[in-house]
Amino acid sequence: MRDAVIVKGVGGLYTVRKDGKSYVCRARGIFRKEALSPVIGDYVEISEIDEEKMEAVIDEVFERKNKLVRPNVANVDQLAIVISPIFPKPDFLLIDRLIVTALYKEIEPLLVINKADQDRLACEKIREEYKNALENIAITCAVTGEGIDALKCLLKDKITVMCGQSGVGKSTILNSILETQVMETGDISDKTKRGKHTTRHSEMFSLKEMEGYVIDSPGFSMYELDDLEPIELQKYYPELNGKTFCKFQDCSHTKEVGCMVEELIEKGLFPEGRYDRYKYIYEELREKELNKYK
Ligand SMILES: Nc1nc2c(ncn2[C@@H]2O[C@H](COP(=O)(O)OP(=O)(O)OP(=O)(O)O)[C@@H](O)[C@H]2O)c(=O)[nH]1
Ligand SMILES: [Mg+2]
Ligand SMILES: [Zn+2]
Repeated sequence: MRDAVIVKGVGGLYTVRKDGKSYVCRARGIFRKEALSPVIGDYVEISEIDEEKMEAVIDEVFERKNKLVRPNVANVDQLAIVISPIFPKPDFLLIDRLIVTALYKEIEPLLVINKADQDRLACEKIREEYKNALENIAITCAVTGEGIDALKCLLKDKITVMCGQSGVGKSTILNSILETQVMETGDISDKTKRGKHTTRHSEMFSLKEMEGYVIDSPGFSMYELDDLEPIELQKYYPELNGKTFCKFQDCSHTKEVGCMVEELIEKGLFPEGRYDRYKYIYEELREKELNKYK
């Protein structure tokens, strides 16, 4: 990790973390002229450090690896997609879209199945569904702290954005990781079994006793595929990516008969649910592309 990073930005003042200390900084005028506005996650160079007032000036913003719009954050290494097994009911289409978005932006997706206390068997089933798609899957119970240490290890040395449906426990997990109530948490509605959108802003927190940052977000709607072409979608499905034995050339893997997907499904390497949703997202991208030229 680089040594100085913006963790908060309010009204032209930026909080920069460097060597375990926080400095309130202004950006040099030149950025404003170049219309580059620093955001959370930006790695920066600071000078004129005043150790008494804990102030400094941002001289330079290093080139970004990537940038999300909602939440507005740069250099994201990992997207923690948080879900719960029973309620709120997992939205698998949303999970798949978020995985595609992450991989498209060169962000490592991480699935966190929280509320393990609700139904362990259901957690295992979900893990099974995603085992060929994801390198890292964590099962946690944020209220008892189960699995939180293992999750913490997955956050080490990375900037991680947490996203997922309202009420799955993102803020509760963050509080548990940081061992303080940094975020407000909310109840689940008795009637709808949904969350109440408790978190409405994004802020980056540094992990204790290790390098790494976590950002809670109300980012359930994050779906930023910009100009992804439908035929490219398969690149963001680890189950399909790198498999070259489809007999059809330039195959979109959406037509079934004779396509390699048949075999992958048969062998249990590509779950049918994932496939159905793949076709759905593919159609969605196709429609978007068609509409572009109307
Ligand atoms: N049973 C159970 N409840 C949990 C667990 N983790 C969180 N909760 C509860 O779920 C509710 C919602 O938690 P939040 O942390 O506010 O959820 P959130 O994902 O941050 O929701 P938004 O901010 O609305 O997006 C709270 O009542 C938590 O106490 C868990 O592991 N098990
Ligand atoms: Mg929250
Ligand atoms: Zn094919």
